[in-house]
Amino acid sequence: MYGEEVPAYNTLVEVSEEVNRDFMEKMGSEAERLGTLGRVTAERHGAIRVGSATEMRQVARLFRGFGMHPVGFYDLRDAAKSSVPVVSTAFRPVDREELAKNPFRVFTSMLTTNDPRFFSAELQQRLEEFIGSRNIFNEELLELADKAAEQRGLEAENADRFVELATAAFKLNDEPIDDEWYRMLEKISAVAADIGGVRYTHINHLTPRVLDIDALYERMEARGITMIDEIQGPPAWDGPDVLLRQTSFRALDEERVFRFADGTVGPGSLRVRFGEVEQRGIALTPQGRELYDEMVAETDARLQANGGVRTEVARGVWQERLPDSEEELRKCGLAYFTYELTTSASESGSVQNLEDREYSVDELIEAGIVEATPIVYEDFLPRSAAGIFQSNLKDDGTRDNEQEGTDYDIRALSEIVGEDIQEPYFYYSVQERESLQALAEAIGRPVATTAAVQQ
Ligand code: OOG
Ligand code: NI
Repeated sequence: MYGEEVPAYNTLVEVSEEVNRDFMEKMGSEAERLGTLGRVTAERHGAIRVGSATEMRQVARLFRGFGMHPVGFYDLRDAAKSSVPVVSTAFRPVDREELAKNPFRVFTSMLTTNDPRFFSAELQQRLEEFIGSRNIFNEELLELADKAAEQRGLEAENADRFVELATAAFKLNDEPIDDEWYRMLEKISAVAADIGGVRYTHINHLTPRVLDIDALYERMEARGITMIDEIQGPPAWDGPDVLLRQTSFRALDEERVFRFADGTVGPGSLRVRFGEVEQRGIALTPQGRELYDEMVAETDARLQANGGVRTEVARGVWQERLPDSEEELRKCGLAYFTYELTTSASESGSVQNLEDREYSVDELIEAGIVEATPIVYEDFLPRSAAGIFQSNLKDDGTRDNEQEGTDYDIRALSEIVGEDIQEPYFYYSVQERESLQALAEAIGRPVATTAAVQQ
């Protein structure tokens, strides 16, 4: 459906697949360290935007029906320089097996109509009335979602119906857009117009994952598709990839039907949807994330003082401050890993010879009994998200910083969503801890907890 709506998306998927195949050929099995080709090729994240607490809660019900739960709180109002009046979370499967079956996340933003920095009291009321009168997620869809969540699945017929209705809820619709209303909102924020200027929601972008985002960037440019200036997130460097790198091509003009002030109906254009790709790296612990944030701030400071190209300055900072091997990241407790017996240890039964005492994973790794596998970051970065939003807006919009912004936090958004939003760290830490427990059972000796799990 999305490929039909935005044909450039098909090109992006095609190029992504080429890049992944070539990377496999170049790197061999090492290429799959952070995800098998099968999974990476299937993997996507989508972005949608809704207008109210009611719609946010309905979306959460819909995704719960697919085994997807809210993870992370992102406040893009402050992360962006331009006017981006939304708060967000991401819905995704949360355990490893489910993610392997359904590697799909949806970054979901809710318009903050009650934030006076963006909307006057009068406009807030008009917006809330407009959004309150639309009905994007119908009862049949939501009831099927509840049933799917309760029963952890649906019978074939209902499952098909559920997918059909869920897809339809995100399909572009050709109802004429009120030109005056849309353009008025657009002046404040293109994002506000995209959400509150139309009577439906739609998929803003659908993002494939690649194993080599630098190669992807070059290939897209070579095909004549203009990409945003820089890859967001960590720079390319010789050490391990951490967190998330993203880039996008600019939003394209799309034709829509408008109803103009003089009552006539006809074509007009708007520009809201773009194409994005991502490359995923290792999940960082709170301590690792703190270091990441410090490196980003250090990069900013150096750019301020001396100028230069962001990605190059960042590479310098990375080289100075971030350990340049997976092993060092692990030992310093900066990133999450799972621990498993090596094949040779499980085949030779050498664990029988271990002494009767507690072992650390470092000892076991040194003895060749255990190997560590990095846990891939499954979430998002607020600063990159803001960068992606921003680089695709025609202008900055307006905001009145004299006004006090409305408070939102992970608790407030959890209330709205109707389910506790977890911090991303929680799931990575559980995964590492569970692997340590399984390891202790496999060797029949206690295994000491790791620096990552202790945080
Ligand atoms: C969401 C922007 C955030 C990402 O990849 O960081 C995002 C949006 O444009 O609605 O998708
Ligand atoms: Ni995105």
